[in-house]
Amino acid sequence: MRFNVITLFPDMVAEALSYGVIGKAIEKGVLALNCINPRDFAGNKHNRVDDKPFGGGPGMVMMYDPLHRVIESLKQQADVGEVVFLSPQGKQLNQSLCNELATMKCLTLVCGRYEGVDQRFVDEHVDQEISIGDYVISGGEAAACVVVDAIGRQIKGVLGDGESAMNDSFMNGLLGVPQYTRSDLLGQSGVPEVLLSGHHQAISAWREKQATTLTELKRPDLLAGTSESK
Ligand code: 4HQ
Repeated sequence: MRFNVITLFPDMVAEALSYGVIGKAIEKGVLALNCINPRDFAGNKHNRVDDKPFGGGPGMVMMYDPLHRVIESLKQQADVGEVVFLSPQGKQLNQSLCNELATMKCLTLVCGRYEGVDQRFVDEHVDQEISIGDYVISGGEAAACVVVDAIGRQIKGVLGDGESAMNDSFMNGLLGVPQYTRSDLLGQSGVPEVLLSGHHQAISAWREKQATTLTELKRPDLLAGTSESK
């Protein structure tokens, strides 16, 4: 799967996504990450990409022209796919949206800075707006990284055998279960006995029960079926 990320800080996005399973997948070419800086498409003397908002008010707005040229250039050389604008006004990201988006061949993520981007760019080029949650961050980059990570890890070949995405929290609509491993300081004290029993059926049953109990306790909204994450 290919991700285009349109950002004034391409190094920030590339760096953040260069670690762990996502970083490995990009290295291997299982995922493609293409960060494009609208400043390279400014087309004006001082490479300006922002300007004062019409109507006045504080801050700056990302200009239409550089962003428009990035999309046009993507259309010519590579895939554009679905164009996603990261914004608190968008549909809130959840596992089912991630799974849906993971079926696409290509996604183009647009990261805003300042007060936002010229609405005419959004109207003309954006297919959907996605939010990572109801809070304000300073730029769309952190949100784009969340989106690439959460979608990317659903792609075949990104996770190893030992880390199937199907076993993850949320894939069954429930929270993950407590995990325990070796400790020189604690020994085996405090570890639920069943996990040391070697009885795989009993362990599975314990984990299923834990997942349900914990979800009831901590995130009853997930079970109620009223959750946004369903
Ligand atoms: N933004 N989920 C970028 C967000 C946000 C969010 C506010 C988007 C600032 C410049 N993006 N602008 N929440 O808070 O995606």
